[in-house]
Amino acid sequence: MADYKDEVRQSSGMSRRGFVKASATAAAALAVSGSLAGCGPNKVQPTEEDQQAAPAADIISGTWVTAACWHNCGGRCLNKALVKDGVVVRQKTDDTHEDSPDYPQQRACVRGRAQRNHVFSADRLKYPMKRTSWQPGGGDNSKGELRGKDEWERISWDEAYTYITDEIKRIKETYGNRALFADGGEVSKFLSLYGGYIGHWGTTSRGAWTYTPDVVGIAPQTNEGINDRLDMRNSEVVIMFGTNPAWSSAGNPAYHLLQMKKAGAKFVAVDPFYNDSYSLVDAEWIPCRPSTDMALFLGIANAMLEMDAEKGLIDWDYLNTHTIGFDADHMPEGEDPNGNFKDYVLGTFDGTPKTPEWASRICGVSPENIRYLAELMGKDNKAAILMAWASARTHNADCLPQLVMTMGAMGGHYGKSGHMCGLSCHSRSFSGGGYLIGSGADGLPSVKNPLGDSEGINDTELWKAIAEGSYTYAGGSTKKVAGEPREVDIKLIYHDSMNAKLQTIEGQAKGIEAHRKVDLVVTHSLFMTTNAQYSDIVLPIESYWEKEGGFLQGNREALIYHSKVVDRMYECLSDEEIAAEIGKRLGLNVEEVYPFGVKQQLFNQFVGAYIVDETGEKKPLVTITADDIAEWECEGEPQEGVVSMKELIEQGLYQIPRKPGDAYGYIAYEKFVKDPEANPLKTASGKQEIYSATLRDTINAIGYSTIEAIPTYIPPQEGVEATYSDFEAGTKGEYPYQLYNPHYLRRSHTVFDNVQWLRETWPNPVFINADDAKEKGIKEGDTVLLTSPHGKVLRVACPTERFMPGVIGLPHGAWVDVDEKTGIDHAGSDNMLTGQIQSGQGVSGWNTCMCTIEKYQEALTPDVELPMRVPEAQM
Ligand SMILES: Nc1nc2c(c(=O)[nH]1)N[C@H]1C(S)=C(S)[C@@H](COP(=O)(O)OP(=O)(O)OC[C@H]3O[C@@H](n4cnc5c(=O)[nH]c(N)nc54)[C@H](O)[C@@H]3O)O[C@H]1N2
Ligand SMILES: Nc1nc2c(c(=O)[nH]1)N[C@H]1C(S)=C(S)[C@@H](COP(=O)(O)OP(=O)(O)OC[C@H]3O[C@@H](n4cnc5c(=O)[nH]c(N)nc54)[C@H](O)[C@@H]3O)O[C@H]1N2
Ligand code: SF4
Ligand SMILES: [Mo]
Repeated sequence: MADYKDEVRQSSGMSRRGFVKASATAAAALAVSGSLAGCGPNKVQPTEEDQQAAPAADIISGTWVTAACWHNCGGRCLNKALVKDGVVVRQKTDDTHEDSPDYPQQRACVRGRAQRNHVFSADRLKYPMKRTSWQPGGGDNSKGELRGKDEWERISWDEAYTYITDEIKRIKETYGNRALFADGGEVSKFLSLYGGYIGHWGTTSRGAWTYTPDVVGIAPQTNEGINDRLDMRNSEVVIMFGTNPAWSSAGNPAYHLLQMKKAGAKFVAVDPFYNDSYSLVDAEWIPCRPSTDMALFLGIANAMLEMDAEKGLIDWDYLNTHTIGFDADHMPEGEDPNGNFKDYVLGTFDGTPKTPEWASRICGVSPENIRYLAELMGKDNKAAILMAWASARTHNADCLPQLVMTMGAMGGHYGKSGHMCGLSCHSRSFSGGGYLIGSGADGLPSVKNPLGDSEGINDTELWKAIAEGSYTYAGGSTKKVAGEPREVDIKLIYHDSMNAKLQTIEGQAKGIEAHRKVDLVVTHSLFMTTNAQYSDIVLPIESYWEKEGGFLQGNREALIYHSKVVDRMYECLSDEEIAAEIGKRLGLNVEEVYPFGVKQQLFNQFVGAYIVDETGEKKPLVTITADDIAEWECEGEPQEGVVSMKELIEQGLYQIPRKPGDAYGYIAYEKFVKDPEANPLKTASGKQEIYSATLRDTINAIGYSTIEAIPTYIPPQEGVEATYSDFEAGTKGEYPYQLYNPHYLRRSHTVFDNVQWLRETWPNPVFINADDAKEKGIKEGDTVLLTSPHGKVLRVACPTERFMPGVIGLPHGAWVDVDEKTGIDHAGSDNMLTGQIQSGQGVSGWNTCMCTIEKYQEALTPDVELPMRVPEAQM
């Protein structure tokens, strides 16, 4: 077998140093002001080797193929790979058409352009393997306490299947199906056929935006809640409450933001971190503490009421006709009129007016700035009030979406050109409106879990449940039931999906304990990820570059088709193949899950692919001929679309050209705003519910914590108040800093963390305010120890003026690396510092965390100098 890594290294024109240098230039173009000195790309001088690295002519002679970039980042970009003799020798991005702001290319980011160093990395898993001390049979045979420390041995696929299926049978027979836990991937489908398994659910990305929006009447998804990107150029003022497209929505969103700037908008950023997106548009910065947006908004609401008589900030007509619960005269029937929002904000009954001064003590924004924001958010400003999910991945923020909606309603910022108030996040950041193009379904049947517990355990108590045996069943992410205590005794953890669970769920120390407790842990993986590290059997998976093909999509205007880039590597298999073999060995009917093969599944997606025409009608996208059907050896009928199968495969992209005034514009909530009676929202009253008895009653019935029917401020567990021993007196406590996790450029969550080029480019430091660092005697590059109530991690410090005092930013997603002697993680794994904490609807509140920071005597080895994780069994 070819050594891909060597071939790539020799034949790729760009050296690692050249790559780092190019990345640094790209980032410098974004960061027009401010500095993250020492924390951004390394500054590498070009060497002679770089200068001579011009491609040899024969390398250019390969075939360009559209290559998948399949990770859960904020983009979906066109990546092309130049394949020569079965090896990728170059990568490039979208050049299918000229770039313009209206009709932009779908350009890849630094990570996507380093993808070949991911797929062909020396640490790709090649063979199945077993943890040496593990033996089947359960109990002491497992030597569970050695997970994460043991050696590995290579095994055959047959041995792997035998171990796994024998154990599944034994566990089912001895303990029943409720002892089987799986992530919900392909093997889970067969566990369903085999009597069922326990699954999990979490609010993940969206935090409190998961359940609350539909109930109160604000759009849950980024593509429905704000106007189309071309209309956004009509906004006069853009107020961003925590959004960072330049880091976490790579691709075009930051480019769209720049067009708003060019059209003359003014920008204000409310965030603990003056990030690269803000510096790109030269935004004014109003630093605000993490997890305190609710207090801040209440202060702004109070200031709007205070100044309304003089300045006319509030759109009373809108409030009176489109909302319920704002004041005593507009309360839902049967509820106490004194429970209205306005009286809460004014403190009429609780004696605490939520004045800017009150809010300031919590959120750290000055009363003057709170009043300034109130004026900016007034009804006569064409305001775009935007936020991402980050501020709702916090504890006790269940009513944050409702409060955001209330602010938008107070200023009348719905249903009008240039006005909007809602989410701008992830791949649909800065681009609202329904999808204009998309692929069809694969046509596979869905398989029902007879236990009904696919969404059994909430992530915030998953590890606790496995380690300690009980949890609250609450119905899942959107279907809520009254909390019901349940017992569980998990014996199998099966990581069969595209999730890095043990790395990405809160309370990692408890997670490791849970993994060490069960009889068997299995992981499908491409690398020695955290899941794999703490497993007993690890199965190597093919990458998307080795698959037949597939569709990917981010924004509403473009659809990507990626093709097979290289032949399958080593002994890797797909998740589906492994699942089918396990199903077969469990005596199940594989056809029930996969009635047809991968090619037909893919073909079905071509058949069902659609495009929206200028009248708003959905039409078939792809023209399919009888020849295509014969060539693909699939079942189907010829059909007429707008692009042939061949052309779509060759181009790898179909994108709808856009221009101002075209038929694809979108104004969020337009119909509801024009005629709320004829176009009611999905809420109980059909209006926006500033008072929602449904929200209150449903969440309170779960039993994690209690909320009111109106948005009120409830101090979060481990929030700013908890960083003080005496908040009133201003005395700091045991964990005096607030910590949260910015989504970081080196990775898409955990993915790419092992890519050497990216490790060199982005060192993964911990960000701390420059004055705070000085006070602690911490200098740039010093190794520091972060300690939270839940764990300890080491990182190198990056002091910067761009983080506000009292706040620490630990980038999300580094692969944990625990020193077993000290229990300290050396990788800066964010979830070593978070805990399994329940609140409200079961929100994963990663961004509410607290810690100490101290200089650490031993210097940390830079990530790029660490050896790759390649067990001997893989050599
Ligand atoms: N502390 C903290 N924790 C967080 C967050 C935070 O901000 N702070 N953010 C949260 C958010 S928003 C999210 S969305 C989650 C993301 O959490 P996850 O979804 O768990 O994270 P990913 O890194 O995207 O996981 C993808 C995994 O799938 C593997 N993989 C790739 N291709 C395949 C394949 O074909 N088959 C299989 N079987 N595996 C494959 C990758 O190697 C990787 O291990 O993390 C959450 N966790
Ligand atoms: N490079 C990269 N891109 C990614 C990901 C990744 O891991 N890496 N993950 C992807 C995924 S699945 C998701 S869900 C998205 C997440 O995307 P977002 O939800 O936007 O999360 P972040 O980018 O971490 O944070 C956005 C901004 O919010 C600020 N912020 C954090 N907490 C608060 C708060 O309490 N209040 C206020 N006002 N501001 C706050 C941060 O400082 C940052 O400037 O990113 C996606 N894109
Ligand atoms: S933004 Fe995401 S999809 Fe696009 S190139 Fe980067 S990692 Fe890949
Ligand atoms: Mo996410």
